[in-house]
Amino acid sequence: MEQNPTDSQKLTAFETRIAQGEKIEPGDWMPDEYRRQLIRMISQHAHSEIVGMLPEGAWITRAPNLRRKMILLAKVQDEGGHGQYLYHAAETLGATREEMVEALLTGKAKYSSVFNYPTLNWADIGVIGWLVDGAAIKNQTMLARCSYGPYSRAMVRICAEESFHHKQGKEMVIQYALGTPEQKAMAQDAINRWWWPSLMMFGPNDKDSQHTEQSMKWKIKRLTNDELRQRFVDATAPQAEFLGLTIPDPDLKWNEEKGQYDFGTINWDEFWAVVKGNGPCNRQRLQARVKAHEAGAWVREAAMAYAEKRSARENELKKEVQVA
Ligand code: BYC
Repeated sequence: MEQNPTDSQKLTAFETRIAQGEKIEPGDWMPDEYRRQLIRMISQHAHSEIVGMLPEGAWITRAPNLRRKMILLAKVQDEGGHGQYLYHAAETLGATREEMVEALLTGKAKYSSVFNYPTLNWADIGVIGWLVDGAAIKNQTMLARCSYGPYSRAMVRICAEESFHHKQGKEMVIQYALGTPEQKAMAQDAINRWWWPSLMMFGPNDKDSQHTEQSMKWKIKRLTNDELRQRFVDATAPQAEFLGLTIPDPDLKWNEEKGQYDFGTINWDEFWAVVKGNGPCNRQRLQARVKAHEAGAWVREAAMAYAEKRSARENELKKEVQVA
C-alpha cells in the first residue's frame, strides 16, 4: 500500500526542485516558512510601491513643462500598477488584500525606508529616478529570478517599466548636470540628500540581516544585501564622475585590487530609526494613505455592490437557460 509522503520527504522534494531551478507555483506544496517569508517580502514590496507614489506624486502639479508632467504622471501610475501586481502575487499565497492593507494603515507593516524622506524640489524627481529606481532595479532584476513563479513573473514586467523610470531620471540628471550652474547645484544638492537613503534601500549589512541566509537557500533572494549594494555603487559612481557630480562620501574610491569601489559606512542608527517609524516623513506618509483609504470607501462599496448585482443577474440567467 502506498503511504503519504511525510513532511520531511515533502521538504526534500521541494528543496530538490529549487536546486534544479524549477519554479514553485501557488498550488504546490511548500514549507510554511517559505510561504511566510514570501508574504512578508512581497507585501512589503507592494506597500513600498504604493507609498512610493507619494513623494513624487506631490510634484505632478509642479512639473516644469508638459513633457515632464506626462512622464511623471505615467511613472506614478506605473507604481500604482506595480503595487497591484504585487498584492495579487501575495494573494496567491493565501494573504488577503484586507489584511495587507490593514497592516500598512496601522503601521504594522514595513515598506522601503527611502520613501520616508521628503522631496524638496524638482531636481529630487530626477535624482529619485536615477538613484532610487537605479537601486530598485538592481534588487528587482535579481528578484525576477526568484524561485516563486508569481513573484518572479511580476518582476519581469515591473523591471521593464522600472528601466524606463531609471532612464527618465538619468536623462533629467544629465540635463541638469550639463545645464546652468543653478541647475547643476540643484542636482548636486539632491544627490547629497538621496545618496545614503538609496544605499539603505538594500537593507542591513549581511552580518546583521535576519532573513538573507534562508532566503538565499530557497532562492527567494539570489544575491545578498551587500552584494547588491556593491553592484549599485560600482554602476553609479562612474556615472556621477562622468557628469562632474560628487557623491557625498569621502571614503568612496576605486579599489584596483578588488576591482570595485570601497565606500563609507552607512549610518545604521538613522536607518533603524526610519524603519521603526521615526524618519522625517513616516507619519505624514501613513496619514496620506489612511486619508486616501477613507476617501476611497465609497468606491469599494460601489464596486462590491456592482459585483453582487452582476453575480445575482448571472445566476438568474443561468436558471432561465436551464428552464428553457
Ligand atoms: N526599509 O533580514 P533583512 C520601488 C527590514 S519600491 C524598510 O535583510 P530581507 C519604487 C526587513 O524587512 C522597491 N525595512 O530582510 C517605488 C526586515 O524586517 P522584518 C522596494 C527594511 O527581507 C516607487 C529587517 O529589516 N523594493 O522600486 O532579507 C518609486 C531585516 O532585514 C529595509 C522591495 O521591497 C528597508 N530598506 O531583505 C520609486 C524589494 N531593509 O520583515 C521606486 C523586496 C530591510 O523581519 N524586498 N528592512 O520585520 C527585498 O528585496 C528585501 O526584503 C530587502 C530586505 C532587501 C528590502
